[in-house]
Amino acid sequence: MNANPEYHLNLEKKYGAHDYHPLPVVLAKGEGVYLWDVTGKKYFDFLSAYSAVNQGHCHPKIVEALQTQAATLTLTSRAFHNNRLGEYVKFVTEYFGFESLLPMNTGAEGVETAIKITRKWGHTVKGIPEGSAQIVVCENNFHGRTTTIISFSSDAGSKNSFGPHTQGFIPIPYNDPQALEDVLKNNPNIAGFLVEPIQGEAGVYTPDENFIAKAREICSRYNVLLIADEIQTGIGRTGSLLAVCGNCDCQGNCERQEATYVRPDLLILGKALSGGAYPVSAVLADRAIMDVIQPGQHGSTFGGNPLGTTIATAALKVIQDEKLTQNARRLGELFRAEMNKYIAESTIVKLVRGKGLLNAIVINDTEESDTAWNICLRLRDNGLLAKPTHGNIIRFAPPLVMTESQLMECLEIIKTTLHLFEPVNA
Ligand code: IF1
Repeated sequence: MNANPEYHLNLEKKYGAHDYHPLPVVLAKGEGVYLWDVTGKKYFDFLSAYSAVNQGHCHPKIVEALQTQAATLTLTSRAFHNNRLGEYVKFVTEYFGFESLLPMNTGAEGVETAIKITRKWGHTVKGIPEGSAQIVVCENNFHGRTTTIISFSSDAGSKNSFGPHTQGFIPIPYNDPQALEDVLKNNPNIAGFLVEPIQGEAGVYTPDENFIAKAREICSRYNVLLIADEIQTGIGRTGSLLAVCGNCDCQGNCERQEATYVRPDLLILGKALSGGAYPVSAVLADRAIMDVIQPGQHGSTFGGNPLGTTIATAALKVIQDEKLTQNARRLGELFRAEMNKYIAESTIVKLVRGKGLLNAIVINDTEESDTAWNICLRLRDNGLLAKPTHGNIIRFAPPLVMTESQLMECLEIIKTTLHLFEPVNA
């Protein structure tokens, strides 16, 4: 292995598409909450591959499931049955409390699948005239990169010049139930409302406590499907099994009758569904909705393959066995409490927000500034990897296997680094 970071950066620059602007660090190894770069320098991971490695890097149980299944059977396609899919869909539907699951691979494919199910349900069950079904979405959403999904993005860079765009999406402000009701009230052709329970890319924008519950009530009243994109927020990240669980402490075992649980009609999962070991996504729904899809109408070569389903089963068991949901909740509260102590004395940090271990700090500078980027470079030098979202927001999302003492060590690194950017020191 070449231990010179420049070597790897140059190869990517010369031969790769320039579709990303990564933090300059070249990683070679991961274990639990730690990453190592090609020079051997060790870091705390505070991104978790955008919440895909909630279970920590190279979790031994997930690696073992992967290795064993990889040597047994990896792919059959859905032209034939395989002996892993049946047990997988039983396990995952019981885990999340739905009647059925449609397996896909990436998050964007999960979102596309949910859009197709919603449109077909709208036309064939709700009775919307063919080709007229519309879906309400939120401003500043992030649901993926496909042509249809970017059609309803508010981000110019993601969207512009990639048209013609897909029709049939109506944007409303996030965290605004009244805006949702106003649209639904006046438009009988709405089939669904697609929403992130916390907006990740928007800067871990956390809505009012009852936003999703209100959206649920409004959707039910107007016979509109509530579609929860929990690709980033799901699987323990926000201190509950799903962000729509509110403050439910079920660990995936409850009867889902807690007052705070909001049940979406369609639940989209990805990322940590596989512990980051392999791309696995899924859409869950009850029969009355899922069964609008009949043989030949949707699918994927890799979706539901024996390798992916085996890995995802192991990854979900780790969440339960290690009580990672509860750990995320406890450490999240500690993280925000400690950050708030720092913020009370700080000029450079305006606020901390988030839920569980999905958090962000807002830097006292403009969205166009490079302050957040410069802080992340210093954090890297000091042994902690985080990534800005916008020029003035830094996302903090470590693997959920972190211990309290590791978190305290990380808070020291973060505070020491931020201190360098306070006006008195700058
Ligand atoms: C990138 C953000 C995170 C997602 C939600 C669907 C998808 C994502 C809520 C699509 C993906 C990613 C993709 C990654 C950056 C990242 C991200 F900053 F852009 F917003 F996580 F915060 N729904 N999110 O967050 O899933 O098809 O990628 O598997 O570089 O695009 P995918």
